Amino acid sequence: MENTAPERKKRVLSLIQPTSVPTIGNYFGALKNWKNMSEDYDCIYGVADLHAITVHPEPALLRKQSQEMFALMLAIGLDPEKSIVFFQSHVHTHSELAWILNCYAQFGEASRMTQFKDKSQKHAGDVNVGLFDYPVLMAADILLYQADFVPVGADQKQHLELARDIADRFNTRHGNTFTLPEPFIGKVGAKIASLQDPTQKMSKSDTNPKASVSLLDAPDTIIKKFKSAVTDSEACVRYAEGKDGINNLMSIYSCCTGKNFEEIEKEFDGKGYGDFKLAVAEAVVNELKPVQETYAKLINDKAYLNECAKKGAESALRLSYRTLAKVQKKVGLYQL
Ligand code: ATP
Ligand code: LTN
Repeated sequence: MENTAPERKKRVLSLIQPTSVPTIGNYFGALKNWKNMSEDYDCIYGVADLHAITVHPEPALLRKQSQEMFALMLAIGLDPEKSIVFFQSHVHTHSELAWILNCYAQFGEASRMTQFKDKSQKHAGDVNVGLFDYPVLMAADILLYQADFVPVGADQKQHLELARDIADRFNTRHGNTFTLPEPFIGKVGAKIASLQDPTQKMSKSDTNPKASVSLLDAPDTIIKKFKSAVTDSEACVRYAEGKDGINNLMSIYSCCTGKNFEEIEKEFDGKGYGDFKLAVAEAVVNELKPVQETYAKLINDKAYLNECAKKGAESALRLSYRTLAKVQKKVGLYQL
């Protein structure tokens, strides 16, 4: 007989820390793919507030930024009727699975994480265990939902590999339990660089405001920031090694317009960097305009945001609890 059972759609999951307003790096590296993938997959997207407390943000600020991040996720076009959109801290299964997975993660492998090494240097006076354990909580976020794909920027690839290793180790010991997740890293935009130091990634917690463009920057601020972006002295718009500043601007322009590098080189053939920077800035302004307009409406509607967050948390709990219960049983925790 023909099998008529509908095939389960592949599952996509990703979270973002509410450490500040997201930059265009977060947007092109991750958030835009979240939106695009939400058309074809079952998607689960969250605000990683438990991850954010590893660097001790001021509590009132964390609360405010978490709400803003949630509103922005809806503003970029995530539909809470179609996708699960939630706050990590509202769903207790994340912390519980993280504890169990700690027992399947090795001290050595966690010590090798580049982000841990970077953050330990940045926060040298407070290398807390949460910072060290960060990738294990991230593995729990992913594995709880049996996610197939995880759309992230290139900087998260190492954490994804660790999540796979932990899952594989658990599966080998206890039988097939977790889906092994694959990173989904876009071809362009996976590593947007700082406008002031194009050898470094653009980061939302960068203290130099000229280094990054936030999704909520006003048009004239965006234009000013691009005008002062660091480039080189060649005055030729072409993608080449050693031209980090121009390569970065070309990537941003490509993300906004869908044009490839060859098309961009042709478009700006014979034109100077001034014209090019302005065109990139205008493309970014246009790209962000609808997001900013929707955000302005949503951020004042706390009742709606809370209603969506509550619904998201309930769905996330229902789905993730299935995995947690299976894991608890497999490791031998006493069941009632
Ligand atoms: P922080 O500065 O607080 O460490 P961040 O800007 O690095 O934050 P995260 O919250 O760590 O941002 O990342 C959210 C998502 O954005 C992740 O998928 C990450 O890979 C992606 N991302 C971060 N920075 C960039 C970037 N410069 N280019 C492309 N993707 C990025
Ligand atoms: N560590 C990620 C944020 C994050 C995440 C996740 C991303 C927390 N949990 C699960 C993908 C899947 C970061 O972007 N810094």
